[in-house]
Amino acid sequence: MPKISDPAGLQRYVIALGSNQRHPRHGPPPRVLSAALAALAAEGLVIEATSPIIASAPVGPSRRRYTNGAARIATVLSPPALLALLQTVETRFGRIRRGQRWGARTLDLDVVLWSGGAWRSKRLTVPHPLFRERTFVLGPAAKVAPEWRDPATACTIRHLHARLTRPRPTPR
Ligand code: A4P
Ligand code: MG
Repeated sequence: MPKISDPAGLQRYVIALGSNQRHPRHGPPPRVLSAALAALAAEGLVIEATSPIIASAPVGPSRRRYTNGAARIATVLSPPALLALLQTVETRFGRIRRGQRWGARTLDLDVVLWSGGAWRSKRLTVPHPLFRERTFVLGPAAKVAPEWRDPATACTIRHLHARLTRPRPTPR
């Protein structure tokens, strides 16, 4: 994992992409995610790696299945500047914040990990607070950054994913 003091000021991030609503122009969720990656690249983010897109059962109140993926990106943007850009792109894709947490959405873009380690402010927490418990985040993230370490636990993403998906003995 690169250090924050990269001479070019380059930061790297893993971002998570999710959608469970079709977009009137882009179409169904898998196409929304592809179009979102193209939009992020057009905004100047360097997309270094993308995961396969997966279908996942909804966690939370929404009943529709999700499409999820992850990307590893490089940029000079700081974590809050990246969040602002991600939210601008979400809004451009018709995301309406109705106040319902975890409601259905055309596009959700979250900052999962940052090469600089941890970030905590009123509007942004990195690593994403729930990523360690979510296979729909860890699975794709393990495809783009398997050796990155979670600054809180020092575990690699590959390890966190394996631990979460390991079969557990059924209770008698
Ligand atoms: N925020 C703080 N930290 C971050 C971060 N690391 N990345 C703040 C992005 N945002 C962060 O997010 C609410 C606020 O969190 C933002 O304004 C930002 O300042 P939001 O995207 O507006 O709302 P949300 O997405 O509904 O809330 P939240 O808590 O981010 O939900 P998640 O974690 O995104 O979960 N089931 C499946 N199978 N697949 C999914 O993708 N997604 C969710 C939403 C629920 N169930 C799901 C999926
Ligand atoms: Mg979100």
